[in-house]
Amino acid sequence: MQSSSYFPRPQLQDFESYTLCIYNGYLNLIAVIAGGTGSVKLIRGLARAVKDLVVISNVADNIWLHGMYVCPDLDTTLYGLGNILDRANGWGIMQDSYSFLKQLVILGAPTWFKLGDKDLATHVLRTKLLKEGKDLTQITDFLRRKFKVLPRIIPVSNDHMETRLITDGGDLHIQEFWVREKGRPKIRSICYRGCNKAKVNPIAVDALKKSRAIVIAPANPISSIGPMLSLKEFSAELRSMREKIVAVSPIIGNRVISGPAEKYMKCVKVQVSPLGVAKYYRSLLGKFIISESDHQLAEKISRFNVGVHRTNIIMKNRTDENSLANYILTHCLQH
Ligand code: FO1
Repeated sequence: MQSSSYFPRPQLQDFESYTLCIYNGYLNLIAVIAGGTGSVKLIRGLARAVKDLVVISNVADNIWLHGMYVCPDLDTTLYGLGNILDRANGWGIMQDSYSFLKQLVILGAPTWFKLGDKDLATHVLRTKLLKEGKDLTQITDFLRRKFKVLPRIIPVSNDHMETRLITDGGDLHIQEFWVREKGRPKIRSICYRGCNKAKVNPIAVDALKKSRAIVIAPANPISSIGPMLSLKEFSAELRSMREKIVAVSPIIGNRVISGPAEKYMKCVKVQVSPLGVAKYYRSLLGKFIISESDHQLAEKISRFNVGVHRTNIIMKNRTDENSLANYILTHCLQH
């Protein structure tokens, strides 16, 4: 057993130090509400620009596999900020090997979810700690320290909840739908199973309250941000602080920057455009950043009582990540 001092329960006062830090003369804690692959680039840019960053992460793509608890969005943020993310895939650890997976093939076990050997260590350890009674916040914080990541990464809930897709191929976990079935079955509806019972992480709410700005990353609105908003206390908090919330559009024109958002948005009848995303977030949005090329939507979006900003939102490299982060810090923070 690890000693309890090895696993300090993250305390609300852990955030007090944030208020000592200053950016451009202002007290500063920036909170990012994030999914996985689509969010990590902006998170990296922000982490280079500010000392006081906290990431509040989706947990509804978490899945039990081979007896292990796998948390893709938490891990993508951990690996991204720890500079070990496999950037080509957008998930997993760079230069990983797949001996475990090859052995599973020999044993006839399912291998549709590609767990690398190094990545496996994270899931083995997380599961062991869960079984010892640690919660997801403590475990994520432990891993964060091990990966030498500075920004706090906070699961939006310590409880299990999952995005389910009801399809003509059955009722599927989001990973089963997207990875195993390659997004092929026709989706009838989407639900966030467990969201009524799941408790919002009080440390996440506290971080929201203490933040100078809250950035909704350019993540999948339905499968990454939507599950968090389905937690009533979390979305109510956000609605009460909309003037400090800025979201980055995950869509340019009618095209999703990355991932399966289009299918999910069509299913829940959200228009696949920055306008559709702004409408979906309208109750909690203060500012919205869209691509320069979508300038013709600015006026319509501003009718939602939202300040519209236009800049380059495609992040192909470190310079793009830094530019978007600096744009947000320069143009979208309240003074
Ligand atoms: N995505 C895939 O498309 N195929 C995979 O085999 C796969 C494995 C995987 C392993 C660990 C991990 O943390 C993420 C992984 N992902 C994989 C990504 C994941 O399915 C999604 O991108 C996120 O859940 C989206 O939120």
